[in-house]
Amino acid sequence: MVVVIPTDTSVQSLKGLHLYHGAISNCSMRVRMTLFEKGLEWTSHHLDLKKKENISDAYFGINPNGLVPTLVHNGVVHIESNDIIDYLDKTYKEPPLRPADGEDEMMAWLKLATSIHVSAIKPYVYATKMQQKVQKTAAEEAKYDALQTNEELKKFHAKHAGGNALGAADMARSKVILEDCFSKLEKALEGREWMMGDHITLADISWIPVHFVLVGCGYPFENYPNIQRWANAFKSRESYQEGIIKWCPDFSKE
Ligand SMILES: N[C@@H](CCC(=O)N[C@@H](CS)C(=O)NCC(=O)O)C(=O)O
Repeated sequence: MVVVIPTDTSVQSLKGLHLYHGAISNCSMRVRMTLFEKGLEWTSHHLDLKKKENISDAYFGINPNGLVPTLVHNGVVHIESNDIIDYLDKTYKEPPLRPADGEDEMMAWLKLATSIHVSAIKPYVYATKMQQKVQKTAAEEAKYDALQTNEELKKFHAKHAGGNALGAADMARSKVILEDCFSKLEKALEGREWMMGDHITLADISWIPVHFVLVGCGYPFENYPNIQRWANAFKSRESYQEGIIKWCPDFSKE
């Protein structure tokens, strides 16, 4: 559980579940899906990442990294999407989104998704399309630098700031990491409907948004038949439609 004390204390008086999220954000998608799977009511605070609505004093006052998603639950601020979905599943037990057996394996999948976000997912998505869409003006760059204190994020965003661009080397590094993860996922899905067996769990909900967004960036999944079968199975699932498609029908068009 990653709880932060916001400098914008006004959010501490919010009642119920409030999600600060982005339509096109894969990290937000996993939280929206979990809220839907649990049948929970929540209040939406949408931030348009292409308009850089996350880069504001107001939002950095809630999430110190300026990233979506942020969940505010009865005034307590939770960040980090994989921790948020774990928190929701532990707080709202029904229906359970963890396996009866295999807790460590499931949590390892969540940790893996978190750990490759800045090293592989973000570079792949920015290099293939997003860096053109979120070009900052000089004033916006100065604002971002003043607000952002997370060095890893500063370093990442400097790669596409002021005329810089992520390129072939970033893509090559991302591909190595992603190939490793998807080979592992392909193996895990052998003879299994879902990543942990017969039931959908947080592991599936954590990884399907990554798959969805990477498909929109042209990532080649042709050599992963189990992953393709698994991803197709989501299409008839309401949480996928409500958590992903309703907000972002086709990432390739973003
Ligand atoms: N580890 C964080 C990553 C969150 C993250 O990077 N969110 C992206 C969208 S998926 C974002 O807010 N991007 C805007 C930016 O980097 O300024 C989490 O899982 O919540």
